[in-house]
Amino acid sequence: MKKILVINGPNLNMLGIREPDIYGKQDYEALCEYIDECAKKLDIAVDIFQSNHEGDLVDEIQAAYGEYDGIIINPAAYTHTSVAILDALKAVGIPAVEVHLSDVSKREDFRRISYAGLACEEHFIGLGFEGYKKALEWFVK
Ligand code: CA2
Repeated sequence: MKKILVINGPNLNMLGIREPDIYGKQDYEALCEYIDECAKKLDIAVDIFQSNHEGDLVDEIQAAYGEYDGIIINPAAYTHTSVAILDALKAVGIPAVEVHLSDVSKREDFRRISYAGLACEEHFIGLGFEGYKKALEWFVK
């Protein structure tokens, strides 16, 4: 059975509270339940980690070394700023897929840059929760 780690960055734990037009109405717990259900159907063992702290995200990526077959990452705002997360993904060399709920290419200019994305083999952007399902399916193929 494949072991996949899902990593979510800052403020994703606040989903559903504001900006439903951008991020949808469902909360973070619903996202985690959705990911768990999708993983079960695909026969994937999944762990989900969320943090608001860049260093904790780096620590989690490092700890994944030798433990997981793949990483699905939505670094949230750190997507657009964090060379540390990019370097951590490169350092562990675990196949990684980038997910964003919203279509970052159609928002503010600063959201068009993705550092973490440079270390990812596939990207599912602007598909809402479904992006996580597509990312899990990518690891099955
Ligand atoms: O679209 C995505 O998945 C993002 O990674 C979400 C981040 C944003 O900074 C990225 O540019 C794109 C934001 C995470 C959630 O932020 C909230 C804002 C208001 C209310 C609830 C959550």
